[in-house]
Amino acid sequence: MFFLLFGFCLMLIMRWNLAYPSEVVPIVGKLLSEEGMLTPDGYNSFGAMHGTIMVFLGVVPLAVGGFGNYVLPLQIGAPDMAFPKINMASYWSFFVGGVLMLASFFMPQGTASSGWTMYAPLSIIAETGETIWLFGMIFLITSSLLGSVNFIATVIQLRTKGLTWMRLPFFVWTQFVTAFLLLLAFPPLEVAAVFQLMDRLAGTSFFLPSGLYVGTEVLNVAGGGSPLLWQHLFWFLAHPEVYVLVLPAMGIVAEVLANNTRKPLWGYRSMVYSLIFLGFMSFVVWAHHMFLTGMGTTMAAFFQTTTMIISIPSIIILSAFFISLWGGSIRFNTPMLFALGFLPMFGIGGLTGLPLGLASADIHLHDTYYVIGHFHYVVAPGTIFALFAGIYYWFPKVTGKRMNEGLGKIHFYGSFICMNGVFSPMFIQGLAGVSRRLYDGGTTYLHAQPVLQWNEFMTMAALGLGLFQFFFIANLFISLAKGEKVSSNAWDATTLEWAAAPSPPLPHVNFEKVPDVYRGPYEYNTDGANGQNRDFTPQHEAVKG
Ligand SMILES: [Cu+2]
Repeated sequence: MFFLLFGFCLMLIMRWNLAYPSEVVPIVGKLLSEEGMLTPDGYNSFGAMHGTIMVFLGVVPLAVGGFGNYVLPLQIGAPDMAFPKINMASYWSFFVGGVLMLASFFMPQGTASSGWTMYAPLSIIAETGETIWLFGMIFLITSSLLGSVNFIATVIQLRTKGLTWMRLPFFVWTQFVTAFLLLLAFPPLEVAAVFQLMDRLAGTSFFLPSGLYVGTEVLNVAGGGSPLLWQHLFWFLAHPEVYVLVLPAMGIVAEVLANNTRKPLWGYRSMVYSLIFLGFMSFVVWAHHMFLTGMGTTMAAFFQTTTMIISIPSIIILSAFFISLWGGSIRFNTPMLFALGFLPMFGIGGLTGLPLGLASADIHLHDTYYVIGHFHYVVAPGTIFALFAGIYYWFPKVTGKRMNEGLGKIHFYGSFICMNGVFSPMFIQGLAGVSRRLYDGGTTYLHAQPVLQWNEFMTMAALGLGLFQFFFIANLFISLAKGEKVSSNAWDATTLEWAAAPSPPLPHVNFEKVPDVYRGPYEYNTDGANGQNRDFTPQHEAVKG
């Protein structure tokens, strides 16, 4: 949470600079430079670190490390994760990685600055901050790998009696597939990070071509390496990484939707199969980020085709969510609002990605603000809304108290409006051809002039977005101190973490008695609810007669 907030603040400073280039940044200006302004180099660093921190230190640890570690064992009726010590090692590895990343801001020449993608050769000739970034990444990757092994073992080995694969809550499925993505996609990046470290420190040339000029001088290196190799290794991780962010988000949304529509999820089985197919396909689309590298039409055709194919399972899952709403008696509480907000936002994010998957359109849109708009719709109002839904939904499980609904609703509606204010103008700017990573937002470009006025609007929306987060932070503390006390099953849910465990769960064992499972995960409003006066049947309740 801290890292999310920190990454957000980096973004706010950048946005200020885009709206008011060469004006003093309020409040924190003096920290940035003597003139109180964000320098062009500073802008590059902040851009790189905003991406790194949000993805690797913010969303992944919260979605997988936080929700996964806490909710998953509860949902499968396990006392804890399979390997608690590996979990601890994973946590400390993450901690060291996080500290290194933060420490890099205090390097004399600043932190890493070559974009979150750290393309070679620029990253290799960059200042020392880059070395710290690489060390930080190695620790973060190690942390994720340890965690993913633990998730896979836990889901396979520790499911309680009767909890068959098709009775798993959808959230568990998403975490399971996510763990495989982490396990298979991260090692190539870890290797790539070690290679880049060696290029920087040991004089190797994995990513450095021969005869590379820096300024007017030829770089004194062995050469013969390939900068494109870095891009391949990076995107082989980074495309699946997108799904590492999105899949747990889908899992959270699934739980919240089923619970608050009081209906089973529509098409549960096809959702699970889509999810597995999605995970598999995510490994064969990576070069759609590299259409401009001169790969030739055969390769481009392959990656365009796979990219179109991968959109199918995503659309099946999203459609199943929408159809699940049909005919439900929907409870519009805060977690549900955030889950509902996720649906159209993720839809916009996903659909705007399709033109980028077609090489002919991508040649024009590549590296413009259109791309920024696209992936932010996926991860910001998409994924982060789902994370908020999860926090509001499982807060009573962790604390035994419910979060304040009034503050929650202000938080949702404010965030919803401001998020769209920040990101939708990016499509307009991008279609006009404005490039990303411009320190001044493109003031010196003629073609950018008609759309530059949006920058001020977007910055104001971002500030507004920041303000509405105070309602959330205040809500956390107020509810923790004196929130409404609730029963163990605060939302009348069917899944084990609510129905069979106390709130908060017992330390070390979770359950008083490990429950057996007799039915599917979402039995709402089915056959008289086992003869009792309520509209749901918990998973661990035996079938009568
Ligand atoms: Cu991709």
